[in-house]
Amino acid sequence: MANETVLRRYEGNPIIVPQQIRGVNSVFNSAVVPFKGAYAGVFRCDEQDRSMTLHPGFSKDGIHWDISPERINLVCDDPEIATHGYGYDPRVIPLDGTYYVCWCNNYHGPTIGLARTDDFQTYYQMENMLPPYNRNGVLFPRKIGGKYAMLHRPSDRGHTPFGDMYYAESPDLMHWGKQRFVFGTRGGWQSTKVGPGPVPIETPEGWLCFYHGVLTSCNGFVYSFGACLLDLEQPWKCLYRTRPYLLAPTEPYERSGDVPNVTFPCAAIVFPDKTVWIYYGCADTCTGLAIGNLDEIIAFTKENSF
Ligand code: BMA
Repeated sequence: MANETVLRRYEGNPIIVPQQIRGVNSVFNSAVVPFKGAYAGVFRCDEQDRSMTLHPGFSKDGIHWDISPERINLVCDDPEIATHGYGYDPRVIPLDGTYYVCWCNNYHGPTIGLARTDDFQTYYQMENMLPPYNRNGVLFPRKIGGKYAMLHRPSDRGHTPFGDMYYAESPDLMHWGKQRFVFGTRGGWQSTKVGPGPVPIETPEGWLCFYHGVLTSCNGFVYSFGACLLDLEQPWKCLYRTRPYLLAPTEPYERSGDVPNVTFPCAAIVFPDKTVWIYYGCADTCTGLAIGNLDEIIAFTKENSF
């Protein structure tokens, strides 16, 4: 099976555009989950002053969204971490009967922020998960070996011409250690940097993770995404990883925008019939939806691994 048949783009793409949210420049790289028989999410909205902020949103069908023009309400009683400088590239993780949000937070540079919410209205900010500099972090949706676990990608203060994926564990979501290398760059679409995307999906074949990969062309970075399967109990061990991408910027709304040639996944939903929806940012401007089947994605990942 070829990658263009494993994932198809939703015919109404892009599903979310900035024109539908008052005062917003762009809406992309956003995280959604099923919530109370419908859907809720945290959306990266860059404002018209080009600050990067997180906004809450709700939807009945996961496609038509009502996104607040106001940024999320972060509650934090520790002024040392309640900096709220900027927020981008969120992930929402259902875990322990609540929802955690990880995002790229400003704490003397980009790092991974963490908050908890039960209603997607009020968000309780917790300790940052890592020191600067890091732009991509996502929690696993359950403890592994009795510990919370995450994937992350250390970076620099700028546009980061490198990037490998790491694993870390914590007993309490505050103290992180057991830093393990998961994998680094390889050829082609993933030759400049690789990093975690949506919340890992537990399958009998391993943790299915969609991850972003970047290549450097004479015209700048190109962001595509592929899939990997990580060992269920030792997720720093990669079992399979796609040599070809699953999806790359080929459509006008993916090729053209504030940052051209970006397809960047931050959320995936698996339905009971094994349909998979992947939400991805398009050219740092709008949001697209890609649709596949869990068994076919796993088979493709195994058959097209390095
Ligand atoms: C990364 C992040 C992403 C963005 C990408 C392409 O460093 O800022 O949010 O989609 O660059 O611009």
